[in-house]
Amino acid sequence: MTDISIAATIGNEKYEYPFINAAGVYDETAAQMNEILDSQAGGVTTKSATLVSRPGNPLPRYFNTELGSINSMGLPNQGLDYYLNYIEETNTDKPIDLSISGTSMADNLKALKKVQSSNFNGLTELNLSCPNVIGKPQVGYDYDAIEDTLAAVFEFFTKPLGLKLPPYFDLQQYDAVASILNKYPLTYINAINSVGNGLVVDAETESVVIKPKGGFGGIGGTYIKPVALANVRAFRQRLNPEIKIIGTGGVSTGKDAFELILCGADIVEVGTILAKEGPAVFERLDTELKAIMEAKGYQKLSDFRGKLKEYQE
Ligand code: RRO
Repeated sequence: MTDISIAATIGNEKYEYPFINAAGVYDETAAQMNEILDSQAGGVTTKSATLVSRPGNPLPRYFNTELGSINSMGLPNQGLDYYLNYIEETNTDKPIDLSISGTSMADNLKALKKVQSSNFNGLTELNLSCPNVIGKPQVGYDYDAIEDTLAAVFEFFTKPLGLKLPPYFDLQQYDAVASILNKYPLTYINAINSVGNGLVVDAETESVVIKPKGGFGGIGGTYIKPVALANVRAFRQRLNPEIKIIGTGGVSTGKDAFELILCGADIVEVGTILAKEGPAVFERLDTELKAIMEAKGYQKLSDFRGKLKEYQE
């Protein structure tokens, strides 16, 4: 297994291992991000940051089920300066990706201006898909808002930028979104965020399981893997080849990651399974992915990335 490489690149960032945390999981504090960096993760993503820190929605706001999770965190975070300082002060060879999620377009632009004038030159991920800020729809479902945001951002932003997208469910949606994204010098997209506004019901207590928004929240985990596979595949078929793809959604094994990479993912993020198992999960995923590659005779991820076949008779 020694000559198998699972390294991957996005922009100028090199990931020795292709797994990192999905923004929002195990990454609100410096201590958590350090634990991820100390594990066999390829790098770390910060919690989506707003200009000013936020406490988030009332508790309980996260719940694990057998097949996944539901969350309505409501963007709790320490504020953009905290994450920029963390990146500046952290000595690591691994990439640290900065996630930004303003609650308005004006805030997103202010945050990105701050990033533009900072020393940070890694990947910035603009989250257009938070489903849980009360009263704020997901920008990623509004094509005009995506276009307006990108037009305004690329007036001044010259650093590597990615977009965190919500899941789409109709082929026409992929056509519409890809045709907008292809007009801009994006470094990558990240597909998908949680499947927004699902509902988990506890039959015993006959109630919902999280407090905010009457129990509605973003669904993650095994439930959403086919949606993630479809989004990665559909965007890989439509986006300019220079725009890389981070595949996120329902990965809990090396086999799940193998499938996402077959669909076109460059690297893979894990959310629910990281919340369940902690950062030790990264070593397991690396090992499982390498074992699959060894069994199939693959030596690097590009041997099979994006090579999903049509139905075989
Ligand atoms: O904080 C959250 O509630 C949250 C965010 Br910003 C997001 O992008 N996706 C999600 O499932 N939860």
